[in-house]
Amino acid sequence: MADFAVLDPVTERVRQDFAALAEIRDPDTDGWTRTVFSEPYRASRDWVRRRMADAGLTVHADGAGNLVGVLPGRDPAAPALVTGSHTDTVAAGGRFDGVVGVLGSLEVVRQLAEHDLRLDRDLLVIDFLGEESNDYGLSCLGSRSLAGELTAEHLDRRDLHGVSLAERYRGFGLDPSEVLASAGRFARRGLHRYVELHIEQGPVLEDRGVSIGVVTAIAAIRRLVASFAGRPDHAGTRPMGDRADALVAAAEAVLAVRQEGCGAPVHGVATTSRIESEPGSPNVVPGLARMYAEMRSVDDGWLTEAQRRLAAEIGHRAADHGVTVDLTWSSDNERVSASPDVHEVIGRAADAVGVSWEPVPSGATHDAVHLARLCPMGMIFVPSRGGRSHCPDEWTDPADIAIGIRVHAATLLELDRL
Ligand code: HGY
Ligand code: MN
Ligand code: MN
Ligand code: MN
Repeated sequence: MADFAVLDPVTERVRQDFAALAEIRDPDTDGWTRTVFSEPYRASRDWVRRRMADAGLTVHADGAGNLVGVLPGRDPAAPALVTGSHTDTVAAGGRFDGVVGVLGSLEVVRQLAEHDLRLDRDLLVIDFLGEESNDYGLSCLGSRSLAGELTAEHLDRRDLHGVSLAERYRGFGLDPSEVLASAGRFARRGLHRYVELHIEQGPVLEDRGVSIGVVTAIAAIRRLVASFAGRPDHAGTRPMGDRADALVAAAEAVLAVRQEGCGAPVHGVATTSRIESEPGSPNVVPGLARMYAEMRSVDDGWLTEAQRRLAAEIGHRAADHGVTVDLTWSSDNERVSASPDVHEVIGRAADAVGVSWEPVPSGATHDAVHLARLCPMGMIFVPSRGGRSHCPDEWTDPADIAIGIRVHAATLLELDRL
């Protein structure tokens, strides 16, 4: 590892890229909003596509809506190296989540050319479609498709306005049948290793004063929709002791979700993101309510047990209020481990660059979860200021991004020889 060139990013050029992409967002919301299928997202991908070409990549959009930039290697028949991330955001999100992996990889490509370093293998730099979770409860649309995990059932899902996911693809110029067909084509290409550069989105690296996180595993995500049915009544006349208030049962379920997360002995979290009630009139005791939550952990055992405990607790509390509850669980992704050989190369690359690094689990999900089904994968984390992400305050210092790019370059050069 010690003999390869350690490339030094041109931070001003990288900074300009981040500034240019950050200009493309929904002007009417706080922070950065480029949600999948939106007009700002469409515009941002045109920009990314041009920057990929400027960097010397041969660019095409695959059937699943991913932007794929190819840097030909000396041996086109060899299984390819794959990297990339995403440039869509959550609503009112930040400007580094995903973007670091796409723009950082473009800087690596430019550096390889400027140092006359030719890889043996083709390098695919991919801006995956729609990594963030969306109205269909599905994250990682593009990478999920390539892994063959996006199904016809998913395409039939409808959002709150009754619009199917298939129609959203069509509105974005994509043919849903092509989306489903993209899996086989990509896998047949022959894939060697996948590595993704990403912000940590948590506080660990900053708290420990460490420059690089080498991801050990990516947490499983279980999602819950709890539907409560009580009895609507006149709010002014129904005695407090004789109500079946669906919203009170849902509110107690919110506290039960938090209690589970706070009780996790290992990395485990639980979050309620939304609660609704009907009819929502001030003078009617809510007869119906719904609560949306998720639980995550890299420890499948804890997650399964926590799910079971939570279901029982929500049921008991609802029954205490004379309310019935229906729980619908779904899995956004299973826990996935990084491959030991990629993990080891990233650690040695950080050593060669001369920066500190530590193994860290990822509570956030990433496209790497789905690429892991296609080839061995690893992830490189750079610190998030204050551990904040998915908000306008999301920030990673340019100097930290430059370190991440150097480790990313060193890792790719070494994986190319693996
Ligand atoms: O939800 C996540 O963890 C990711 O940021 N989409
Ligand atoms: Mn991300
Ligand atoms: Mn995200
Ligand atoms: Mn992610």
